[in-house]
Amino acid sequence: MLNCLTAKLLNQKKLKFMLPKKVEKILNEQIEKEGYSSHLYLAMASWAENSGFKGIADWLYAQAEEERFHMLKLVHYINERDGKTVIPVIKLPPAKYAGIKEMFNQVLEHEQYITASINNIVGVCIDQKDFTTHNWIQWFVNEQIEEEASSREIIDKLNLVGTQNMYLFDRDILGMRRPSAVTGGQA
Ligand code: OFO
Repeated sequence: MLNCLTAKLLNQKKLKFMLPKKVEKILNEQIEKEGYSSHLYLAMASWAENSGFKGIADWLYAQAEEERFHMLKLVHYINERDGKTVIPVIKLPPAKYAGIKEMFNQVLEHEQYITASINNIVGVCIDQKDFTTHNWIQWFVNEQIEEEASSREIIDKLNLVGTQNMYLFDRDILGMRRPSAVTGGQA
């Protein structure tokens, strides 16, 4: 009788802390978006490398790794909360870019899109009273402040150098990377 009661209480406790289905769904959608971010920056890196911009390519390769880290963070979290992770098909990113500045404008636009998506997750957590995920997702909220700021910083620098000094810009861009959450150091 006591065992039966304990099992019932444990079950109730488990149900209480389970990941709400709507939160699980939106986190799975975010896995796809972070996966696409990684593919997008990988495609940009490859294009930059082929176009002779080794420094810019290295910045983007490192960024692609960071995005993969974001994707994995979501995968592990869903699993830790006893949810179901869906590993998605990732759509094809563009292979060509009009120029370096145009490409970094696209990076900023993409990061703004990701920020809106993270904010949307915060909203769903509040609706669903999932305060555990609400607390956990704050890491991404803060990360997006930095991601947008670093894209803006690069665009500002590109506006300063114009199109003439790309050699120096390509040499210096890695110095603009903040310490990486993936490697623990620069880039
Ligand atoms: Fe660029 O922060 Fe994740 O997507």
